[in-house]
Amino acid sequence: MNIIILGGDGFCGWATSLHLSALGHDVTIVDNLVRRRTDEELGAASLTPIRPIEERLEAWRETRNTPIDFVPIDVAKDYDALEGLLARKQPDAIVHFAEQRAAPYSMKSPWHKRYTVDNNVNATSALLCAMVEAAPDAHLVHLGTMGVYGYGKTKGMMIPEGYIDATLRSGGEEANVEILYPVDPGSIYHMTKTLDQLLFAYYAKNDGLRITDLHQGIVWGTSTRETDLDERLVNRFDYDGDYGTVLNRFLMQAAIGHPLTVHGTGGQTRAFIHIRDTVRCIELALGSGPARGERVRILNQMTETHRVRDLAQLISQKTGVPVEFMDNPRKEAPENELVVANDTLLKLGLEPTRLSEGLLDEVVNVAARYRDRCDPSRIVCSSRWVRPEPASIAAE
Ligand code: NAD
Ligand code: USQ
Repeated sequence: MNIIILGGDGFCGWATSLHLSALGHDVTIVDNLVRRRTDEELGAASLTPIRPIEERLEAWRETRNTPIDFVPIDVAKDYDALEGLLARKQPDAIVHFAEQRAAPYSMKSPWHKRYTVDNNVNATSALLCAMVEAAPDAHLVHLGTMGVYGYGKTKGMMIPEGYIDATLRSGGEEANVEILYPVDPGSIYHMTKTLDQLLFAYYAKNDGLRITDLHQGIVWGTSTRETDLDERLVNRFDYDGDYGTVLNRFLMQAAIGHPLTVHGTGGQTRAFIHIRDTVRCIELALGSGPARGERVRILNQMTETHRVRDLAQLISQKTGVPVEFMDNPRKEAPENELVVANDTLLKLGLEPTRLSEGLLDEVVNVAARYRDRCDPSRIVCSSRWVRPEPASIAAE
């Protein structure tokens, strides 16, 4: 297949680009490299020394002799360039990772809130609009989030894959309708993903676009078979309080002996998936998909659920690093159950990579190898969900 990967220089996108190229697909990466500039803004680079995009691509060419093309485009802003690329390449499929993906970053300030909405919603809107004009038959695979369903209100009931049946009642009459699962986002970032869902539903209905939305859990790990082939192909490893996700953060903290930063009671239950399964799921999603005119296909892309404090305790027992329960900077349910249906990807052939001692060790080893690149002052999350009350009100 001829595949365009939007956001292909990022954590999930780079690993996916290499994986699809290794499978023999013709891959083009589109990225505006904003994530590298955000490293500079935050003063916290990837723990692993990621190479400039040109060097990454050259290393891949030398390793596999299957070149990957790179086109620098801001998907949210450079509409003509995007439409022109789709018209020229006539892709069979487009994988869309090109969004600001960190919840704490999206809550940092009014600028960060507006940037996240502008970037994410405009990127998705521009892409769908350009597909109608230039690539109406391409299959769009978007990386969405489990966070659109929300946490705390599901009462331990199984979350289905995107849709629920609802009954409308009026004047003694009843009608059964299928609706998108009611959204309940927990951050500005997660909210942008709920807005993406409406754009997808509209363009699938009105223009017959073929869309798969993968509601992904928290990705952990760093290496895949392909990123391991050469040190210059190393994947990103975010550990800072804005971009680092919880399990990779704990593993990195364990590697440098920093107390494990559990927010609140650590009773938050979340869905997880290893980066190797992420790339496999995208391969499986690309190999199937809706026909033109069908509703958006929504798949839950996760393999297991864990409670945050259980993860911390597991890692603490393995490594001896203590757990620190901190004030929760987020506004979220302190404790929740989470049960998720993920049948479709399993039926398509996903064999889940479970959290295991060996894999945990692997990540700790990557973190230990690059520990000197860690800036401990960047570990604790400084972003707050709710503005502190002025002292005068707090005192009343
Ligand atoms: P990332 O920040 O590492 O990568 C995103 C990439 O998109 C970056 O290279 C960035 O430069 C690029 N980008 C952002 N805005 C762009 C724009 N306007 N134009 C062109 N390029 C742009 O993030 P990631 O962890 O790889 O996540 C990728 C996608 O997967 C996101 O949409 C995210 O919501 C989703 N996701 C990630 C996780 C996770 O745990 N990492 C979990 C669930 C879903
Ligand atoms: N947490 C801690 N300590 C930390 C960091 C986080 O206790 O040091 C807690 C948070 O309070 C939260 C949970 O761990 O309850 C998960 O936080 P996270 O930062 O790992 O995940 P989240 O903010 O939800 O975002 C990540 C990705 C995002 C993706 C989402 C999938 O950054 O792109 O969409 O996971 S999901 O969580 O399923 O919605």
